[in-house]
Amino acid sequence: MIERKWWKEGVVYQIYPRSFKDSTGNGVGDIEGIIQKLDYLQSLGITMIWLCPIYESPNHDNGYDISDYRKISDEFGGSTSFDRLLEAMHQRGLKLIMDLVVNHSSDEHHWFKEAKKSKDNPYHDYYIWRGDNQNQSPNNWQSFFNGSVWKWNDTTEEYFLHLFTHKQPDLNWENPKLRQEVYDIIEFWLDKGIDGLRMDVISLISKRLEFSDVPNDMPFIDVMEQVYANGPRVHEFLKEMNDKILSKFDVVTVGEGPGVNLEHGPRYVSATEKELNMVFHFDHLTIDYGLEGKYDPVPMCFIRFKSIFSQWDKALANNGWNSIFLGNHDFSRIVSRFGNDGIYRLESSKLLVTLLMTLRGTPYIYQGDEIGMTNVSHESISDYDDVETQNAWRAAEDKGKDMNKFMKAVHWQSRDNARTPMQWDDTEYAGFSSAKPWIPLNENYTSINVAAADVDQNSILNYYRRVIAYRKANHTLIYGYFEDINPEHQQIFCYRRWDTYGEFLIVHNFSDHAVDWENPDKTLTFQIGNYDKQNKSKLAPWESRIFCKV
Ligand code: TEU
Repeated sequence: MIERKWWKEGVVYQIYPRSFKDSTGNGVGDIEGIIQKLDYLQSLGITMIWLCPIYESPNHDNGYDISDYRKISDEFGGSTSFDRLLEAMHQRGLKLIMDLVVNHSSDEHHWFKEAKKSKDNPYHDYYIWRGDNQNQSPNNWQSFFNGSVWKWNDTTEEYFLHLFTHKQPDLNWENPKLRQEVYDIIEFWLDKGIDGLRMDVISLISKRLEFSDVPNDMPFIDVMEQVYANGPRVHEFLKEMNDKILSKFDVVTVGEGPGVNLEHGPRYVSATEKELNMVFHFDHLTIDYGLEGKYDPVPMCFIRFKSIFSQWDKALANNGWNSIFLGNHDFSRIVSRFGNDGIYRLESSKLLVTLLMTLRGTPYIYQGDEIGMTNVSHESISDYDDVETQNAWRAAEDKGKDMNKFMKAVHWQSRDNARTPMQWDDTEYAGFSSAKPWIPLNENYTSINVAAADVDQNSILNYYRRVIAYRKANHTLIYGYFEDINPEHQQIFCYRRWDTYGEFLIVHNFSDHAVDWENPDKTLTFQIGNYDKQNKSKLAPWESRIFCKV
């Protein structure tokens, strides 16, 4: 029997604050902007908001490089705005989940500024140092964002480790003092009254201290899984964190888990292990990575896509809980990636939210997906802001790659696809700001925007509202068992959800063509779908239907 919890029964909406709503007219989204949009968010029916980092940061990686963990950045409105947001959310019964980025800090954090001064500085051991020869890196590890993970520090004549950019030195979790600092930071925010934490790359905090070379031909996905993630002490550290601090509050935790696979996943989230409540695994989001990774995309295998959901459901069925998501600020727009953002943009966006709301696990919606925002295709690399995209581009140039082909990969995979400003209306700058936004808008804002969607009964937005409400009202869709009843079908994803309260059948046609299909169980009646009329023996392109026994 699965234990009932508020965070299992809710729906999360993820906000990338920089791109959500600018209230000051400087082209950058801010907290007051979020407060202005709380009515809108509430109208969606979501119950929790996950905010990407809003702490003080030099923003080399847009807030994932924190220079003061206790300070809300002035650019976003500082602590006064933050307190107002938290209060306004709680008044409405909305829960707030904050990002916690403690695998690494910014190199501009005072810990690192001290640490690099000398080997006997009290903060030196807050970071990870190796090697003494400037001409020879300690090993051949490559950063998530290209190039070596090691950077030389002149003053102490050694390298420090950075799995992301050199502006994001990795913290040394082996040091109990550092761990206590992290728990104190968590306590600071939980005492303020926030309701949960999304923990950035938490699967990477325990390093394999031998720092052995990785085989040159090892695909990056395998390096992530076998070398960088799931290190020897990760579960010990998370148990300690839970014991010392998390267990004292009724909060939700979700750990971002690059490299967390089916074998390791259950350990992170099992209710008996007492570590985290949920993880974000990436099995379905790396499904189109080729041998050279993200910018070497290969066609997706639909059978595998379905099996990932089934396997994870099975792995966590008796102990633990899943997070259900298809995209976030690090991946392409879900309709462009998993749907059809051309003639079936409406239908396939609606299909994807029907999928999110009918799988077992807590669903996460990323800002803008509720109006079917799409990828962008800038002609010039200079229109891209993201450090990962920029570094990947430079590395490809250095390797002499075909840059036209690479640009296509950027259009498909760049993280900036998800970071273009939220499209509120069709006025200049899309109602996001009164000034030129920090990152170029998607030009389609004149037709794809909240104002237009709000008044159109057939819009993606209004369908989101219906299907979110339906999910929340049906216990079986939250907790019920899951079974894929046709795993081998090349176009259709069809599954049952059931428990003692009821039974559901959900079917989706993941293709641009009509497909023969008949409801196999006439005791189940049609409830909700993304087409006005249903054909008895066919599913239309990107059609979704929910059936239920009443
Ligand atoms: O992402 C971690 C992570 O795995 C990503 O780097 C991912 O591999 C990549 O974005 C796919 O293209 C988290 C944050 O979500 C991301 O925004 C940060 O840049 C990163 O950590 C470093 O903090």
